[in-house]
Amino acid sequence: MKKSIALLPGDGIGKEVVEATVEILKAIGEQFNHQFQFNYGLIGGDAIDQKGNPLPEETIAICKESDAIILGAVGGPKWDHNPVELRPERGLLALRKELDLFANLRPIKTFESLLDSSPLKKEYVDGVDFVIVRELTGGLYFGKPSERIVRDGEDAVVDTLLYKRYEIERILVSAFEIAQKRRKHVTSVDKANVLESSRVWREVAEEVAARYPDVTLEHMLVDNAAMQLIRSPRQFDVIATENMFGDILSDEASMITGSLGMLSSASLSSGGLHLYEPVHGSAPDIAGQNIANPIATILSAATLLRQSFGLEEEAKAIEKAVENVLNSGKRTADLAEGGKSISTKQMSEEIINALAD
Ligand code: GGG
Repeated sequence: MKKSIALLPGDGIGKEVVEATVEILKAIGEQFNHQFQFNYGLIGGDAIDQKGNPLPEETIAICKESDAIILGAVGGPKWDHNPVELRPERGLLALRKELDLFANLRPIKTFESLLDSSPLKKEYVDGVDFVIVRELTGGLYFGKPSERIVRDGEDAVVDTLLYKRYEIERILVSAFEIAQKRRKHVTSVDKANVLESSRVWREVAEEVAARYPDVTLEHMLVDNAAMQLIRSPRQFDVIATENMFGDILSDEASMITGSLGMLSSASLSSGGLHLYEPVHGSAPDIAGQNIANPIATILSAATLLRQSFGLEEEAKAIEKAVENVLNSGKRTADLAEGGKSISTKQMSEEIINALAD
C-alpha cells in the first residue's frame, strides 16, 4: 500500500514523540511492505516563529494533499503573551475548523502492567475500557464574541458557548455508532441544570437515542461525571460531551491509565481526512530532553492505520508491541515513579524490537 501522512510535530515534546512514531511507521512499512510518504508541515509556535502564522497556508495544503495527519503538540511559555491570533493553540483550533475535525475520540483503557501506576486503587482501574467522544469544532473554544469588553462601565470579559443543533446531533450520532460496536451504553455529559446549551444537548441526545434502540442513553451532569471517573470508572462505555467538558474530563481520565503520556486520540472529519494526536500538550518543562513518553502518539498512529488505511493487522501489531514492552517493565520517566527509566528514543526502539518478535 502507498499512502502519504502529513506530520505536524509542533512544539516542545511534540517533535520528539512524532519522530519516535515515524520510526515505528517506517518499521511497520518494512515489515508489511507498505510505502508511507511523510510530508512535514509547521504548526503552532514553530510556525509563528518561522512564518508569522500558527497555521500557514502551506501546512493546510500539505494536510489536504495527504491521506492522514499526525500532530504532536502545540504551545509553550515563549508565546504565552502573544496576541490571541498569534498563539500556538490558535493553529490547532484553526486546523480542526478548516478540516471539520468534529469528532475527537479518546480511548481510556488500562494496561494490566500499569495498574499500579495509577494514583487510583488498582481494583477500581482494573478492566477500565471506555471512549470519550469529545465535540471538537464548536462550543466555547470557537464561539464569538470572545473578547475583553466594558459592561456597565466595568472591565469585563465574554466567551460564547455556541452550538448549531446539527453540530450536537452529529457528535451524538458518532457516539451512538461507536457504542453500537461496544457495550451499547452512552453517557451524555452536560450541565443541563444550569446551561441552556446543555438542555438542548439533552433534547438532541434523546432524539438520537430513539434511532438506536439497542443503545442505552444515560444523562450525567459534568460535575458528577468528574467524580464518577474517580469513584467507579468501569461504569463507562462511551462518554459523549461538548468541547470543553471533554477536554477537561479526558485529562482527568488519563490518570486512570497512569499517565497523560498514554492517551491517544483520533479527530475524525466529515470529509474523510482525519488527524491523530496524543491528548497531551507540548510539556515545555521536559522538552528537548529525550524523556517524553511517545506511547500516546504511537498508539494514535496505530489508530490511524486502522481507521484511515484499514490496516487492522498492522495496528494490532503496534498495540501488541507496546503492551509487550510495558509488560517487560520498561518505562519512560512519567511511569517510572522515580525508578529506572528509558528515553523517548529507547522506548521507540524497544517497540520496534517487539514488533519483530
Ligand atoms: N496534542 C494536543 C495538544 O497539543 N494540545 C494543546 C492544546 O492546548 N489543545 C487544545 C485542545 O485540545 O483543545
